[in-house]
Amino acid sequence: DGQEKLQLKHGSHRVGKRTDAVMAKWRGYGLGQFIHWGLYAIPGGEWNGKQYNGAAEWIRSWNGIPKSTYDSLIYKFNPVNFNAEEWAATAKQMGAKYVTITTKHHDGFCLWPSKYTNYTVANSPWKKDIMKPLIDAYDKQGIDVILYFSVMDWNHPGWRYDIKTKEDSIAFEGFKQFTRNQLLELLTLYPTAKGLWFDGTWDKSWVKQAAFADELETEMRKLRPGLIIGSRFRADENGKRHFDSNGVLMGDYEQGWERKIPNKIEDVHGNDWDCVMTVPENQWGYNKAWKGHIKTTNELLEMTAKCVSLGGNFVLNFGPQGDGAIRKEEKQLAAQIGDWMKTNNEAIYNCEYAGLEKQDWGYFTKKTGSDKLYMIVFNVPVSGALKVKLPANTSIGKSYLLAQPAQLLNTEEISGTEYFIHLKNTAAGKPFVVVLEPNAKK
Ligand code: JFZ
Repeated sequence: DGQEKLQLKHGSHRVGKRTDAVMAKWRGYGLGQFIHWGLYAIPGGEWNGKQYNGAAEWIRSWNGIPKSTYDSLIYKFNPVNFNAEEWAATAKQMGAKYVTITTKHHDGFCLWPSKYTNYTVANSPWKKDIMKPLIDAYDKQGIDVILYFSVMDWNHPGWRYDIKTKEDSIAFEGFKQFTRNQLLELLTLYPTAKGLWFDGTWDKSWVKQAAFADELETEMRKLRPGLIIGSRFRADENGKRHFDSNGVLMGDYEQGWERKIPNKIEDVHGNDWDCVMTVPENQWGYNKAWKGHIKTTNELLEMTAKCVSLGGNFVLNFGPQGDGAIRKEEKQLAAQIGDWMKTNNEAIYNCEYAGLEKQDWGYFTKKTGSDKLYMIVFNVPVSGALKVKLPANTSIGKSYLLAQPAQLLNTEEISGTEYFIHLKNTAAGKPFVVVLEPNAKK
């Protein structure tokens, strides 16, 4: 492109998408589940009868709370209603193909019995590992597990937001070793996990660790070939995050799509990506009060379709309660999404960007490795006619509803490349899928 490239020591190590089978499988997931669970689920957004206005999992950062009081929530961690099989069954029912689970969020509490800190499940009344039964249960359901890990750790004495003094520097060196130990420990204890989802990597202290983080990433990849790591782990030597100083993505997929979705294919720059989404506006951990707009099943299905139509995965967050149970609202969403997925998952799994002009009725997806097209319809025009614009060398072979494959729909040529597909019934109460099998034009 005529732009001179900087020589970077700790920039991206690859241009373009990964081409291996592990990543191809990730690309085909379509729908995933996120789990935010930790000590913050116990207060659930409320402290001494007062509501915290931020995200429930951030409540420790609230000025109204003594940090040591928050940290002693460890003595209340006893999730008697925790049932790993039930969590995995809920994800399976929804149609999720992968799950990202918080092994450790910003508060530093570990859901696994780490050797490197006392602040873990092992020292709670529960005593037992949470990650092992969860990973086993999801593995059994055929749902791939990704480990969420916050580098920022509010509990560890060596963590610093910035390094200003000699003491800070010494403390943070210890913290870096601790981080490395924990990551290698996780990868060794849970060898079936497919990847790491990093968070809490924005502070000045960590952004300055380009060489350390780069070496650690290499070490983890060597330990676990095929490991999937997102773009939110490390910065390059100029402190650039996600994309290096040459604008090249660092890591295997873009992690910047947090509660937002790209609008057009140009926005994703040819990279793999996933979008992580909360059900309320911005609550990841369990919040009793669940205030404001709560997304509906139809909205979440539309987000799923939109993500897949632009080559990404959609990952819906669940925040289980302090006692380990999944709240009924989330269970209901999972069941309703799953109902839709049962009939229509062919348009979501192993699908990609179709390369067609977006139309007002909804989203196109294309089956990877085939030319079968899917039209995921959310807005039925009053005319009942869905417009499709195909490349000049193709025409519509046949089209039918995914739910009724034996009944072909009438199609009409408008111009050389534009067609109408005529629906027989315009009274859809739910999104639906039209399959479109194109023909090569002679
Ligand atoms: C982080 C966490 O702070 C939050 O608690 C939750 O775990 C979420 C998934 O990740 O929050 C972020 C991280 C990145 C952005 C915004 C919020 N971002 O890149 O815009």
